[in-house]
Amino acid sequence: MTTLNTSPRADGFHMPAEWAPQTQTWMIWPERPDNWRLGGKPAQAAHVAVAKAIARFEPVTVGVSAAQYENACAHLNVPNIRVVEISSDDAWVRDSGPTFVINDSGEVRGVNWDFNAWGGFEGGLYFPWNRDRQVGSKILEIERIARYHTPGFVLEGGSIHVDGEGTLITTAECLMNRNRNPHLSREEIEDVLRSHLAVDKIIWLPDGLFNDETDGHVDNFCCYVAPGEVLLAWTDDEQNPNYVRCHAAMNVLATSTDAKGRPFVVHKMPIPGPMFATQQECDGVDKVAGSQDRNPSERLAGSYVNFLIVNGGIIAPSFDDPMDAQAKDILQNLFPQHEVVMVPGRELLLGGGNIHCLTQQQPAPRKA
Ligand code: KQY
Repeated sequence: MTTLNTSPRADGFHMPAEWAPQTQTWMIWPERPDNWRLGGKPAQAAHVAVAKAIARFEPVTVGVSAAQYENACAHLNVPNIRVVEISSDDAWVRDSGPTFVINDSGEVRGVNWDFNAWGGFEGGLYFPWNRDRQVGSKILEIERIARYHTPGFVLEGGSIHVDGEGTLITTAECLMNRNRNPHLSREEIEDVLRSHLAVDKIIWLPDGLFNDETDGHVDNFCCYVAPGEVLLAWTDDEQNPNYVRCHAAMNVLATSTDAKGRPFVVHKMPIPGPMFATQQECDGVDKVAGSQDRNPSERLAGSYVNFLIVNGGIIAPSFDDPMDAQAKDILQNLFPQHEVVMVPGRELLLGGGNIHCLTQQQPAPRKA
């Protein structure tokens, strides 16, 4: 398919909000044994539960390696789930996949960002990452969707959230990290976001959640729930390492307006835990030089904010935590038109992320 030399904004395309109608959700089968314990088997079961939860609301396509194709097909052999062979380095399609953009005629295109496994040789999570780098264009080829490419500009989908009305939220911890685009200033990074997502205003939260191995992806910390309204991971406990981060983000949001001049309504979402991997869980992960070490003393960056919006549904992680029921109530109140479905998220968290990081929604072609 065509790679376009223009920009989405110049061509009249913008990134829609996650609640816009969707054609399907993309996922990628988890299997690398130096990230997922026990050869990925517990994570695969958790992944199947997420795929099946989404498939109640809309089609799901799961990309899988040739080696795992037959196994994935056997586990995902249910209506509304399609399995296609896509080689990858890991399962985080939010970050390796394309960002879809749409125009007023309802045409959908894709932005294929550069990818360096969350930091390349300066704190990245594995090497090599060349197959992940190809995931975006493979998805767009399968869907016959034209693409924009940003060679040399690294960005992961989990590091941005938009309202579809001109405002983008991100964290400086990630986008300004010298392991992503050290050759660019903040203004130059903003320029790429403006031209490729057609946003007019960028809200920079200082940091994401403590110990998030993505360098503070916003999708684990703060997300849009409606235009002008965000949900922010929150703690009032001064001993919690997230206390300063949450309050700094609140300060930015409370003193900012969005692209339409609206002040932000900020809803608070309690942070579960503290959660840690057990020694047994860590022992189940293969030890490979250059891959993320797993250690029971490291606090896990668990967050209920890491949920996915699908057509009529909210797919959110639960953690077998006392906060689970409250988190579900908060989401249900914020999304009264959606059914909130919680899926166990601990196995996904042990791999370094959660449901939003493991999914990529594809907006539906539609007239504005
Ligand atoms: O949270 C994400 N968006 C990705 C997490 C990657 C973790 C790799 N171990």
